[in-house]
Amino acid sequence: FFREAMASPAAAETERESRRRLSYGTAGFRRKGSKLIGVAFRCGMLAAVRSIALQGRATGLVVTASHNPVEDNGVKLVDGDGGMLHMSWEKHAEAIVSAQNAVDLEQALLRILAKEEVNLMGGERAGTVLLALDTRPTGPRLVSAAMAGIRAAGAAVVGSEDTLRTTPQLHWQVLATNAGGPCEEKDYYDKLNRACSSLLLGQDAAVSSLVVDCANGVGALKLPSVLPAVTASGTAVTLANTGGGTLNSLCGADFVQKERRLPMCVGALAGGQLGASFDGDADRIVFFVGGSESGGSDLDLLDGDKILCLLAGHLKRCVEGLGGSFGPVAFGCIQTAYANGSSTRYLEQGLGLEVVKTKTGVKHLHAAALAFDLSVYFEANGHGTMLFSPDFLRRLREAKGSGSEWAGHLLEISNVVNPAIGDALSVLLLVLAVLSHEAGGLDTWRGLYADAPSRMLKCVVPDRSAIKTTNAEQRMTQPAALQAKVDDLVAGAELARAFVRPSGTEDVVRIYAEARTQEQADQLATSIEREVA
Ligand code: NG1
Ligand code: ZN
Repeated sequence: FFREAMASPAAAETERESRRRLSYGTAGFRRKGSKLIGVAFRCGMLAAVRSIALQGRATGLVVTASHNPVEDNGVKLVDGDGGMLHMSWEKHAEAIVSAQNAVDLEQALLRILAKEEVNLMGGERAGTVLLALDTRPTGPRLVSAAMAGIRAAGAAVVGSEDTLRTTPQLHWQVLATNAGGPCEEKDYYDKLNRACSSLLLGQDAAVSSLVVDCANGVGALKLPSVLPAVTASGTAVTLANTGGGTLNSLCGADFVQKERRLPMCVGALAGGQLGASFDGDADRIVFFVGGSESGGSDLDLLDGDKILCLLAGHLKRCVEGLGGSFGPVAFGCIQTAYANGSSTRYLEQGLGLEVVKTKTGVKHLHAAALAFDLSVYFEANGHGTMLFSPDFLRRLREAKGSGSEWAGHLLEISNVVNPAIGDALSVLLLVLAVLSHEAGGLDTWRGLYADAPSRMLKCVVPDRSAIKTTNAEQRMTQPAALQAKVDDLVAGAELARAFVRPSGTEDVVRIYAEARTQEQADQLATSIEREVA
């Protein structure tokens, strides 16, 4: 099959693309969209091989660069469980994408096939790969190339250059396909709408009006399909940045979270009004209230940490509601080192919950979340979801059968959740539903805790891989002298915390500092920057 595949135009393109070594990174391969044709073709092959290795369970391939600028694009693989590509296959992806020529590529593929004990030459090689793309102009060509790669490896393709989906929709579809249940886009909406209606109707809407900034991305096309229950519950919904402007430019979750400013085309929000921003592929969401059109810094940001605290508080009350006869429930919250210290304190001391810290990147948070019966994970930037273990769901169904309303309520929540990955549409619905069930609604949520003043800086260094970290990236093991300096600087500031780690998506080192005042946090971050540079 390989020689045949190499004759395809997409494969020829591979030879022309620059040969800079690409790393799979936190979320797949990313670069200028025009330089990814060969990467898409090769990733198509690998997604097919992965599916064949999984005895024909479907895998997925998404063409998106999330919150990055419109000229960028990316290719990300979805594993058979609907989650991110298994970490042990990331190096296979890097090996085939970095092959210098057709001979190298053939060798790299043969090594993967041998290592994973996949036989493409035998008669039985069924595999399926689901495809999706976001709204970037370079997407359709990349999908065509991926389709050629998938077919070359002998797997079936589900999807085409027109299969616009949010990233989490594709993750869900892979999961649902392999579970053998309803798995079409329509089924995704049906499930969300049904569960959301029963959670929202009969409650007082906590939000009178909601403005959703869709980042000029794919979320704008999909959000209307899940709004009927929301509008029926009395929340008026307006969509902004629905595609007329440039993707992720002056809008979207990343912009709002980093700049703490209103996205373009959204006015200041007052009493009862809530704003939400998706990122370009709608796997992240942040909320906001207040703000001013002049771009002042009075925006009240409700980021991933605040979302986690809202959802965790509600789940805690639900678990208490189940009562002692239900038996113990292992309930955990998962954060990264970037979680604001006040949110961690609120979860641990305010709610008395267990908090686990992991490395940056949802694949790490998701893996840690699987250890619990019930868990919620969020990155500060708004990427997260909650997970119900199969056994906990079974116990809930039993308890509901015996008349437990709390169990019924938790099961409804579980139906709004995307169990594969963080999902802006699902989290939007969850937050509205939880707000309508929690006394005090929006105001209480805003007041759960005050963010500790923090500063994040990034710094370019000759070789960021020289930095090695431990303890969920909160300490450097190398260079040891740099960690000693950071320790000294932290000791010199009040209520301070700081860490340095190499980014997994950009060629930079990130510095994060918290302290009692904004001035001290800024100073601490800048002093560390001087040591790093
Ligand atoms: P890196 O570049 O490794 O810090 C960034 C985000 C992550 C995650 C990934 C994937 C921060 C500090 N880091 O990772 O949270 O979302 O991108 O998109 O926001
Ligand atoms: Zn995204």
